[in-house]
Amino acid sequence: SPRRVAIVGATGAVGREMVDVLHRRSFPVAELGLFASERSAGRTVETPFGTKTLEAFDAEKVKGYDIVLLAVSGDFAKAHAPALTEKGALVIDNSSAFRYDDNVPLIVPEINAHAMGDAKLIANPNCTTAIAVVALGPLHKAFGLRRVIVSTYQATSGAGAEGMAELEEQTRNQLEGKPVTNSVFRHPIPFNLIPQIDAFQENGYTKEEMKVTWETRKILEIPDLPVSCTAVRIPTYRAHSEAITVETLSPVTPDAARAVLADAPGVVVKDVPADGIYPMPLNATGQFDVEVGRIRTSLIFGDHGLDLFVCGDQLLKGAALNAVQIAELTL
Ligand code: 11C
Repeated sequence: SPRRVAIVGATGAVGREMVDVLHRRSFPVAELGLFASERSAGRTVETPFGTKTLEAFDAEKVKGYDIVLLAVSGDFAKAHAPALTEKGALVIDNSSAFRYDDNVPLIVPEINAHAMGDAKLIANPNCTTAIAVVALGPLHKAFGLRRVIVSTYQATSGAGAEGMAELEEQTRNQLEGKPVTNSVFRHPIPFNLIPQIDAFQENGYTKEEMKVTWETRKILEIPDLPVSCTAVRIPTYRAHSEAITVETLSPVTPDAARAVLADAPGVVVKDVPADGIYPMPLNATGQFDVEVGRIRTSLIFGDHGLDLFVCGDQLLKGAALNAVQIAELTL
């Protein structure tokens, strides 16, 4: 039956994408409530569901919906998410606030839908992780994962609409010979890359890098899987790319891996290197599927290892699409 859906944080890059994804996936929406800050309340927005008026967040009101999609900060989610489930709403939180809580399922529907149980609060994973695991999950099932190394090339959309705006404005400034400044990113992003996403941890890795380790283990249900990540911000708009090296438990060939991935939901194999066919962020942009290619035998792990390259839309599989797919599990 059609569901009443609330989006909290509806004016951000992810929130706006959630509205579009509900429509693109023909999610049965009985009523759509768009909640934002006091500042935006009262403003109207055009959506595929008609003209909507943004409402100021009101916990009592939001509780009355069937499904609540949270595209808000971790602090906001921590303060409000548990209470929003009180009347039975399914709350899907895009922040990292609850991802490492043993009682909160962390779900990528193609991989671990079974872990949903009857939980009312569900965590939506980090974008880099969600994009990686749609490829890693099927490879793990077929060949067993022993170790994983990830190097990322992350789009500015990971820092929200402001990140994308900073890329655009500062690139224009650079080309026009004007001063290039930065406020979203720690350094200028045009014609640069920044090997830091989020704060450094005691072990020298960043929080973003550790999220890839912690969340991959939880979603794949391999608590001790060694996963090492280097996360880098690059001057693209909205699709994340990742070079991934896996060591497997069973022998694996690129052909066998391609066959497994060709059958995997949420994945499209783009792997004809001689014709210039491989994953690229511009092609992955706007697309639901994660592109996987450059699949080859690892020169380090030999017949027990692969190198591959993946690209996925950070705002879609990395955020809004995955959240809506979680909601679809309840239909
Ligand atoms: C980025 N991956 O690209 C981050 C954004 O864990 O939900 C998403 C942070 C998260 O900046």
